[in-house]
Amino acid sequence: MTVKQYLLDRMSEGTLHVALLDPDKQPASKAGEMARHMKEAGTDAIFIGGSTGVTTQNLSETARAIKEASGLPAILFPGNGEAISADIDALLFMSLMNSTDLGWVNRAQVQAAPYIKKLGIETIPMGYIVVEPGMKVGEVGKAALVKRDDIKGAVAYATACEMFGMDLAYLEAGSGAGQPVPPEMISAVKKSISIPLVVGGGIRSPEAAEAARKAGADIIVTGTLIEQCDDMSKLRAVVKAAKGI
Ligand code: 1GP
Repeated sequence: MTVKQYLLDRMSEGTLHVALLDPDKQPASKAGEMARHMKEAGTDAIFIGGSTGVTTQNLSETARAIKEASGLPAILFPGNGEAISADIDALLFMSLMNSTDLGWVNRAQVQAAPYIKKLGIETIPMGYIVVEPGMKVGEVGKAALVKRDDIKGAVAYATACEMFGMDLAYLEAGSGAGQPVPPEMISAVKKSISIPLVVGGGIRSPEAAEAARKAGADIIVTGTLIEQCDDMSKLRAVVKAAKGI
């Protein structure tokens, strides 16, 4: 089964939780252990990504460790087109829709495409929309940030993702954001598109995860929380709130 089908099957039963692990932040064995704990908490898949320091080597080692320790799909959430490995299960082939720099919109993707094809990696096309505050990814990706109250703008971007034939649209407030994407924005976008909606950035509490789920997120991504918190009961509470279980 493809990773896309795995995600769709699970989404038909409710919102998914995805844990984001940065391969530059810990040794691969530790990432494997974290993935195993997250699997036990109910997490559905692992995104591997980071803004800096991702190499083919740490990506490969981390993907292998995650798969071995947890059995969860290891999906590359690329920060650039440079680190790619055949050890990942799938790759989010994404365009930063509101970047002002063509490099992030499609040039890096064009450069990487022949190599990805050669490796035979599953690609999941995704439109990535960065909302205020945007944090590091907004800055590095030179995003013309969608303002927190610009619901029409967010809807327009997500609708374009659907019309481009992308499989997923991702509303991103930025890793470590003080406030996640507003629930009103999630709900308006969800009502306007028929492709699954991914939401992430600044979700660190069961309340925030629940608000994103109730607003209509199909996949909720948390990164910072997992890096910073080793209290399994708190992690479990966030995963449960994200999934509504
Ligand atoms: C980043 O949306 C993700 O792409 C995760 O954000 O680190 O704030 O959970 P956090």
